[in-house]
Amino acid sequence: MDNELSTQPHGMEDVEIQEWLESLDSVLESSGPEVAAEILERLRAHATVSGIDLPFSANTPYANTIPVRLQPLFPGDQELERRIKSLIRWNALAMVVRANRVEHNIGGHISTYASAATLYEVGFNHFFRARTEEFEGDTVYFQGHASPGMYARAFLEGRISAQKLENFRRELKPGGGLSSYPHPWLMPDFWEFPTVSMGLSPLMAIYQARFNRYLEDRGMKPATDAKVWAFLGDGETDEPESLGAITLASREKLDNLIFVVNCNLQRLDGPVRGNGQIIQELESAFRGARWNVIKVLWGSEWDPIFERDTEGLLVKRMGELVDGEYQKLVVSSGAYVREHFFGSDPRLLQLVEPLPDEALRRLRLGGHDPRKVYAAYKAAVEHKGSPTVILARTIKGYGLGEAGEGKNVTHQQKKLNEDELREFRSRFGIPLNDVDCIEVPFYRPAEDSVEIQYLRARREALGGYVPKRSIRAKPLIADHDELFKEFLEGSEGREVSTTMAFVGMLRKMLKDAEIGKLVVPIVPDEARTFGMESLFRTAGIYSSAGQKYEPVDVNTLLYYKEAKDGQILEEGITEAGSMASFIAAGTAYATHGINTIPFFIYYSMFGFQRIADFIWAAADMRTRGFMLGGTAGRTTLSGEGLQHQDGNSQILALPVPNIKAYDPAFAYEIAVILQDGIRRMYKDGENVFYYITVMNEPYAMPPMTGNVKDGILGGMYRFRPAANAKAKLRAQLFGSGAILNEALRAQEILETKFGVAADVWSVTSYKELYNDGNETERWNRLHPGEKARVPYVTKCLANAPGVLVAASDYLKTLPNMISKWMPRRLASLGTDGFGRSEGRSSLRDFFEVDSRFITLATLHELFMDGKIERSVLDKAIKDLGINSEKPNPVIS
Ligand SMILES: Cc1ncc(C[n+]2csc(CCOP(=O)(O)OP(=O)(O)O)c2C)c(N)n1
Ligand SMILES: [Mg+2]
Repeated sequence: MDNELSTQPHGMEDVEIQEWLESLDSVLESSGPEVAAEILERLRAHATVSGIDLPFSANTPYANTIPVRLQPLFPGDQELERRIKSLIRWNALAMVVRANRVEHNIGGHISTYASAATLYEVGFNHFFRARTEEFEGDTVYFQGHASPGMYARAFLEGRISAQKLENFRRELKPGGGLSSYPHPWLMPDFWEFPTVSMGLSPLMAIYQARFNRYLEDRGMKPATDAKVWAFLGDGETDEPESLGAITLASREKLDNLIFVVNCNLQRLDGPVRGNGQIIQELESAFRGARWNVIKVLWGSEWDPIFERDTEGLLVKRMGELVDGEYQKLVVSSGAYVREHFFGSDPRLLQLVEPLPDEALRRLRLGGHDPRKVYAAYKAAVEHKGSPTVILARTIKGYGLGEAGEGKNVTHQQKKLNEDELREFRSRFGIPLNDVDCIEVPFYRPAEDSVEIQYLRARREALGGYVPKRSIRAKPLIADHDELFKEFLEGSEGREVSTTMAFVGMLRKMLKDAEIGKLVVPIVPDEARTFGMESLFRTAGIYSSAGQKYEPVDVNTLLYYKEAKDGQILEEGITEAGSMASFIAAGTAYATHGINTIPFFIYYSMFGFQRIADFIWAAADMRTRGFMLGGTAGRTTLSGEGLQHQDGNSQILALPVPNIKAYDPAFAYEIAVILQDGIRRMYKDGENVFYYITVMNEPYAMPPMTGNVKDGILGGMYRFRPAANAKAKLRAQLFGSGAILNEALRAQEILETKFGVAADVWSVTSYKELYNDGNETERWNRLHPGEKARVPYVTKCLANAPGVLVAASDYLKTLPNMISKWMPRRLASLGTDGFGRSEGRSSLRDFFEVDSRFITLATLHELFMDGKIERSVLDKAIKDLGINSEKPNPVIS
């Protein structure tokens, strides 16, 4: 345990300590806390130079940070607010209990909200400001498992019907229901932020707060005092993402950010830190990261006891207990508390002598006392210069009594027996008689009741209801034909990579009259890899502090320019943080009414593979924007090897329903995809976002010929037909990304060496083809009486003779998944297996995706169809220099 007051100094009389304490008190009284702090600081420095080894501690004692004398008056009607809170508690419990009565094991959580009710209600009644015409409003990340409380409040507010409450967790019932947790995808007018995959929302909230500042610093919205509130569980802080970006928040001086950690000391299975103190641990982590930490541990009932304790014994005792013991105290009788907590010292016992056992049992914790919580929130919103974290002690399952209060099983508690229901009803004064109560009806007082009137008045004063999601950005107007035109024309023989081509487009977009300002380039310390350094100077790297130093490369053209109004978010090495910025920028159309267009470019292997859950959250949030997987392709990225070479991401993009995934080969394909994407997302308001893989292999970019735009967007088009369509031996080759060039080379080899005439197709998106095939199949199944529809792949290949061979830089399953809509058998080449540090051509040989293997696969298919002799195959293997006994790349 890390508590300065818990260790007894050797050989020092209590009276000496007392004298020191008293003199500090007198300084405090005569000169105030700043002078007192200065003296302590000087004493500490003096002690250090005198050779005293002071142990480092970022902790303060196990006591409230805000002393009673600095506690503001509570501005609300406390009794009325308690009644409203009780009704919300009841309805939150009722929706879970009722849902589980109707459908066994449908789930839901009672105990999380039960512990957090006061933390939320003080916020709703006094702090959370809604979005209005004049004010952007506060942003609140609600703890996912506390959702029943938010629904129950919205029910009292008249925003959610009883029928919807009835269908909690049964969204498919007639009339609709309520999603288990906050999901903007499912409730787009209500929830803004998905928080239930634990650990994501703290990190997203930090970057949201930073993005708000970015918009202000770039003059895109007025500076306001709007806050970002994030409510987390104490168990949730074990997720590495939770604390993973807290130094960014303090470095950026995000005093618009407030974390509230509901410290009920429990998670799902048991105590968060049975043998330690989670609050002290979090305090030191946040203080160490230079956050403003406010501990709200003890309720008002404790104040007079503290006052009587002139020797600091109580605080010392509080610092001694581990959380496991605290949890036990919560579920124990007053007599037990007296014996085991106060009983450690006769002087402590004396402090509570006048209090009966019942009063001891009812000593509230800080997180259940609105006055303490209000004081903390007020201090947090008024604090300047750093983010604030409030560590509020609560009891998990507060008010559930025997049904689970403070018990290890409480997280899973979904059912209450009749006695338990009656007890809960009585404890919170719900006006239901013994018989009605066991039916657990929803209860809403009349519209003109004082409770509803008060609740409405409070929300009115704060601008309206929260949470509420709305889209306020105006659609873009231009069609951007001019902007993208030049990229349809090819590179005139100049060898460029698709990454370079994309960066060229980005550069041009940044200068565009309509979208230039809206573009938000995001990069996790990889800009030079992608050739983006020229943007450093032209667009500037965002830095809230400007640039306090002369950059070492100031004399070069492409120097590292940081600026307060810089446009690029150079996030450093954090794909998670960059993704959080992407989400903030990609949802600004709703959160801020601004159509920012994020372009997040990163090392493709460290995207879906590493931060897939953030991508899932982005999808849920209806994020718009472009993710660009750079250095993509298992064999196209040479040298880097197993950890870097990405043959996975096009597969991992499949499960995300609203992401469009493209693997383009040429600059014009990218231009077509970007232009269409901007139209769909920012003009037509579609809830999709984009994943585009770009490569670093340079080659000449051809101009766009023919009417291929729809094909590019739809997933495939014939790029280069066979020269001799009348040939006897025919084939169709499908290539994607940089591997398309291998297919084109194979086309030549097949034609010149083997007399096979092959058409070459650019498959820009297997995902599009897969979705189209499935959707067509589904429609046909559901409409057997109507003319059957034909999948796009099938249509494309209707008049495409010969054998079918596909090659990509990704797993073979990618082409395989659409093969059932092809007219004939498909041979698939791909890069299943671990990468190697090697050059491009060796890699393509190793993974068997180069022009030679495409040629061989084509010949083999022809052989299987009985179109050529086996001897042709033997000769091909020899002539192409293929080693038939080479190791299998999939398992070697
Ligand atoms: C990433 C992730 N892992 C696991 C879970 C399952 N889970 C849901 S709630 C919970 C315990 C929550 O404990 P805590 O954060 O302390 O919140 P409390 O309910 O105590 O307020 C767990 C493990 C989850 N939702 N997300
Ligand atoms: Mg907890």
